[in-house]
Order: sequence, then structure tokens, then C-alpha cells
Amino acid sequence: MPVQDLTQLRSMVERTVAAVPIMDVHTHLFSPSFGEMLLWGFDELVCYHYLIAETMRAINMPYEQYWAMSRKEQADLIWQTLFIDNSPYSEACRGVLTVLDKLGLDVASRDVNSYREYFKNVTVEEYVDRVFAVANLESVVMTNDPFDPTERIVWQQEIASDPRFLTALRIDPLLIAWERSYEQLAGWGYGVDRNLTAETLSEVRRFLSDWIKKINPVYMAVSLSADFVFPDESVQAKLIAECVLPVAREFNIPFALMIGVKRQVNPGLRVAGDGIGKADIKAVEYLCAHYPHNKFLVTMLARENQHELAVTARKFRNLHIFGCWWFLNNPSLIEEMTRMRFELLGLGVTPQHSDARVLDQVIYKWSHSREIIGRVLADKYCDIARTGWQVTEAEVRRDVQKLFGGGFREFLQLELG
Ligand code: HDL
Ligand code: ZN
Repeated sequence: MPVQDLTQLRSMVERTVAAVPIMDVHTHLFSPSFGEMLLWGFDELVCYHYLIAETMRAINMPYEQYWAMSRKEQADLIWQTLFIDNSPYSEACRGVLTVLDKLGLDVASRDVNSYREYFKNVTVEEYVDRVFAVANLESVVMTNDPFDPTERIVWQQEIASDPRFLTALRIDPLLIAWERSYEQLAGWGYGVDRNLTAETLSEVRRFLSDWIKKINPVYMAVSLSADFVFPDESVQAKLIAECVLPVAREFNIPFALMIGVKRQVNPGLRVAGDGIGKADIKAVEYLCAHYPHNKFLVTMLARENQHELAVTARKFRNLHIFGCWWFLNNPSLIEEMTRMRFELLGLGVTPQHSDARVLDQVIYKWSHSREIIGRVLADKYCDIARTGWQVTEAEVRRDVQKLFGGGFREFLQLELG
């Protein structure tokens, strides 16, 4: 059988990757029902915390002077510093330009007023529809924090649910700040004490169950520091073992561990002040091996953890790895990670999530990632086509649907008893 035309194959793959709608499995977006919690528009896009960090190392301004500015003043400063006084080719800067371009705005004009004018003439509901269409998104998973006072108010009302916005129960305060969060739980009527007594552990399980019933999350998630270990004698480990994992198993939802942050290495930068650390894969191996009835979603922040994480995923059917998270969400690292994952895991991975905090960002984060994932995938299909294997368009579409959310949904449905 002759080898099929590789040029035609490559363009078919890249066309299919562009055409398949995506389930974005981790974002910080909110549906319009959450009001001001949904960030969108030019000033929010330019004031993304990645760009704050890049600006504050390019100019010698006291951090508090920046934080005292209005949103518009902050955006003007960032635009002048990173886009005019310097060329905007860092990934976060490039992303802003991609968004403006994909929205049909005149990037060459550099006319910030015209960009702001565009957003004055669209409602948030219209803009959500437009962004989902331009980015070709099927759904996004929010990050829903029951300890966030603003978010709690929203959940106490009857909100108009938008099926495109799925929920995730984010429990960082419970697991990394127990000495404060137990008092909040007590204030909400849960019979907890600082000491992890049997009663306290039972009440924490009730708290988790109550919120799972309330918001119907696709997973429970936590961001863990680079020095996360498990098992150990810590409060965090006991809450995971005695509360999070039993409740996750009861509701058959995965526990998503996002491991590797070094919180507030520069507190002056606030939300932009977190750093990165290499974590110990042993914790992931132990959890997957000792809790075979639980499902684990894992993404790690350090480039140095990626190969061992992919190899660990080969060992456990209850582990599904996802995304090129945060400081890894850059073309050079997305390409490296995606090639390695496809070679080690085939279709058994969710290669990307956007982590978008501003609605507009999904346009650039997915445009850039689709291009890279499409290129890598085309290489993989060409590799097998050279042996005479016939790659069909239907099978490529099936595969891409799996990579862009289908495999993730299968994992959510997986029953491990
Ligand atoms: O903890 C997380 O979910 C991280 O994604 C943080 O929100 C981080 O600040 C971020 O926005 N990364 O993109
Ligand atoms: Zn995130």
C-alpha cells in the first residue's frame, strides 16, 4: 500500500485540530451570573498578573504606587512599558495582540482608545458568545472557592446557570490554612474544632458533601506547594486522607492536585508574586497506588517534574494528567511537553487547559496551543503513515475530540468502585 500524501495528511490534521470544540478543564472564569467576578475587556486583559510582573521588573516603581492606580491607569502603564517602550513578544504580551487581532481590531494602529471603544459597545452576554465562538470552546471549568465571600453570596442566590460554565470545588483554604478555615467552618454551623477529632473530620466531610451537592463540581481541586509530601503526619495529609478522598470516592469525582507553587516569593507583587519549585513525585505515586478507588487529576508546575509525571501516568489508570500549567504555558515548553506526553501516553492525556483569568484570554491561549498541538499531532500521524499505516480523517477527529475534552469526560465517568 503506498504511503499516503504526508502534506495532505498534515493539513487535514491541522484543519481538524482547529475545528474541534474544546472543553477547557481549568480556568478562573465565571459565567455572567457571577457579575464582577467575570473579568473581561481591554483593561483587564492588559492587567493580567503575568503582565504586572513583567512591567514591575521593567520600571523602578514602588509596588504600592502601582496598586494605588486605577485599572485604566495600570493598563496604560503596562501598555506603554511592555508594548511601546519594549517590543511585546513575551507570551503574555503576544497574547494580548492575538486577542485584538482575532476580534478584528487594528493591531497596527496601536490605538488603545479604539480598543476600549470596542468593549463599550458589547454586553457581557454578547461577548461571552463571541469569545466562545472565536476560541471554538464547548465549555470551561470554573474555579469555585466556597471560602471566597463574594462567591458565597452568588451561590446563596438562585443563579441562572450557563451550561457552558462547569464548576470545580476549590479547597485550598481548607488544606493549606486550616488554622483559619476551621473557624470559618464553625461560623457556618459545622461542628469543627482546631484538633482533627473524629467529630471534626466527620463535619469536614459534611462540608465537602454539602458543597458538592450545591454546585455539582466536575472535580475537587487544590494548589499545593512544591514541598507537598504524602503521607505524613500533617493536618493537610490527614484532611486529604480522612475527608477529601472518602468524599471524592463517594461522589465518584476526581481529586485534582496542582503541585509546585512557591507562594508569595515576592509579596509586593500580590497575585503576581508566586514562584515555582520542583516537587516530589513520590506523593503522586503513593496516592495513586494506595487509593486505587480514587481518581486523581494532576498537573505539576516545574518543567523538571514533567517526564516523571508522564511516566507515573503510565503506571496508574486512576491518574489523568492535564495541561501545561502557568509558567509552562509558553510555546517552547508546550511543544516539549506535548511531544513527550504523546510519545509516552498516546491519547491518554489532556494536553492543555487555559488557566484563563480574563475571558478574552481563551482566544489567545487556545489559538496558540491549538497551533502547537496540531503541529505535534501531525508529526505523530506522519510518523506512523510512513510505515504504510493509513490515517483516516474520521479517526483523527475521534482522537482530537478525545484530547480536547473527550478523554477527560471518560475519566470523570470512570467507576473504580
Ligand atoms: O492556583 C492556580 O489555579 C493558578 O493557576 C493560579 O491561579 C495562578 O495565579 C494563575 O493564574 N496561573 O495562571
Ligand atoms: Zn489556575
